[in-house]
Amino acid sequence: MNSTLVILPTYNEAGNIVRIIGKIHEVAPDFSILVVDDNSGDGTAEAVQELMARDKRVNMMQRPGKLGLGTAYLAGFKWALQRDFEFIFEMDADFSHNPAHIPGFMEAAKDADLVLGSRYIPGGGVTNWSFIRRVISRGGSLYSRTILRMPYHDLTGGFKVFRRRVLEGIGLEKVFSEGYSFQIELTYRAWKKGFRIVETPIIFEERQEGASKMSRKIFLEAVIRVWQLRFKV
Ligand SMILES: Nc1nc2c(ncn2[C@@H]2O[C@H](COP(=O)(O)OP(=O)(O)OP(=O)(O)O)[C@@H](O)[C@H]2O)c(=O)[nH]1
Ligand SMILES: [Mg+2]
Repeated sequence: MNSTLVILPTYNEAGNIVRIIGKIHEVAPDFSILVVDDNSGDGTAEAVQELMARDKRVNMMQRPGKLGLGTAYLAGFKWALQRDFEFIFEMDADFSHNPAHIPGFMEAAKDADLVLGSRYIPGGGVTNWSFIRRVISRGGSLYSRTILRMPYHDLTGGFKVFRRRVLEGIGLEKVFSEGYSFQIELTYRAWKKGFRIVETPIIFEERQEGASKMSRKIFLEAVIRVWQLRFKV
């Protein structure tokens, strides 16, 4: 069993979704794709449907409304575990996560159970971010790293690959976070269970197409959730 699934959650990514899938298949022709679409109003699902008709590697789960990124991933993980996948990627559909990094993840995954795409190790970085957004992101990772005592540099990123056994072993039904803390929580649960975690450098690119959904609420949730994780998990 050696197959790989890339989960792409979408909410209004009609301008990106077909192109990003094409780019993934350029570097990894044998990867399967699962789009988890939350009833985007902009034709995202229709575009994926059209692609599915001629490309059997592409799959889609459609949910009735915007239910959040965390639950989109949880639904995608469940779908993956019901099938024969050994590696499961989380990836944004907005080109912030460059498919060119995929080979680096697969190389790192040879000796790891979870590979984190990291902006804050040598070779990693961000482009086109305002000073304030850099501070929030870096500060968020530093904050969680300190409170949770995990030795990783980028804990809020959403470009990562899990081995199947991690998703089977961490107790997905117990996950309580949404937003940014969702990423922190999955990594923390994996780390607590003793899974091998490594970071691979990524250059995170600001989205080119479509609107940002970053909000104060998501940020504040993360600040509180980190303490809950420390004392409850
Ligand atoms: N299914 C689903 N996907 C979502 C939801 N919210 C965001 N997404 C998708 O998740 C990925 C990451 O969301 P983004 O909106 O890019 O969040 P971000 O990277 O923090 O912010 P920006 O890039 O600045 O917009 C994108 O592919 C979105 O389309 C949601 O509620 N449901
Ligand atoms: Mg984004």
